[in-house]
Amino acid sequence: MIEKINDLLRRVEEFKPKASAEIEEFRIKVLGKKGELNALLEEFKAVAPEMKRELGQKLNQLKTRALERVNELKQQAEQQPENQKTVEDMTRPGSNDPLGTRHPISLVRNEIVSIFSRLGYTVAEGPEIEDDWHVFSALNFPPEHPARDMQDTFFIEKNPDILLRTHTSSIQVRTMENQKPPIRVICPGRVFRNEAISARAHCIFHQVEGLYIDEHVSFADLKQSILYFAKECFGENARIRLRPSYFPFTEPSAEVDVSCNLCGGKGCNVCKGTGWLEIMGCGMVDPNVLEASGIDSHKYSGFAFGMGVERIAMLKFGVKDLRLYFENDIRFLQQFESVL
Ligand code: 2NL
Repeated sequence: MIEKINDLLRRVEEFKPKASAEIEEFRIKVLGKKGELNALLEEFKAVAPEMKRELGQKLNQLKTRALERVNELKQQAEQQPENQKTVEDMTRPGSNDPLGTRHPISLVRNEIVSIFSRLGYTVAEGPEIEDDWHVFSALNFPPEHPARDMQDTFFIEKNPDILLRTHTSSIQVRTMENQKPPIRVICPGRVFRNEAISARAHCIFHQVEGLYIDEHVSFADLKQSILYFAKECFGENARIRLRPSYFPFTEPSAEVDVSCNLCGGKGCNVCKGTGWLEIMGCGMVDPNVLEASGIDSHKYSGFAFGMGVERIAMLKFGVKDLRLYFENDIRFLQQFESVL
């Protein structure tokens, strides 16, 4: 019996729980009603009287030590940080669900629209599924113009008169058909082109176009409006330059560059050493376009401009791969609301 007592005492001393739940298990096994200690006490009843004194003392020591040891271990376990129970503050406000952020393209589109609304423009929208007239014919595209090519435009197979708009100019055509000058509209929207997807091109992208028609609208008005836009969008120090260009729907036409806001015009890798970044196309509305929509080109003149929202966003945010705007990876999307 003495060996059994010593063996249990040794196991009590050497017991090292791996998890706090093991301590309670151990306590029940040793000190519980049907535990080892009670089994020994049961055995003790039958020992010879001359042995009772020594064994009785030993058993008492074992019991005290086992209780001590269990309490020690329980205390140690409670001090482990993972076992510390914090008292919940029942008056604490609930945790907020994280709010979503606006898409960078929406942010830039909203900013462009907001700048022109300060110049008196109102927003116009129109259908994404269009007809040939509003996308091409009314805009002075000749019947054989390459933009009508299958390779550039998504046509509806059963009816090639129906197509996905390739630019938002169709909205302005509809506005000219339905309103009398003066007209001042800003037209944001999604456009579609039959292009292979790459870092620099996508088959779906976003444009904002503007149109201003009244009596005596001049190229000087166009230049000042765009200069105002550039300063609002890229900062007070922004300058612009116009390069002659060609569009079927404007004459004369120009490409607009803004001074590089990264190097201040000195030349860097973003502006490829030129100090200038292309931001939009513009021009005086071709008289054929005015007449096609029922506006008297002898009485009225106007200017129009168009820009790609992804392109402006690229320049503002330094995002070089267009595909990021369409993948909707939350780690990408979360970075912008606070920037603008
Ligand atoms: C570009 C160039 C441009 C227009 C769009 C327009 C619309 C009507 C009449 C005349 Cl209804 N013009 N829009 C004019 C010049 C340029 O866009 O590079 N866009 C991304």
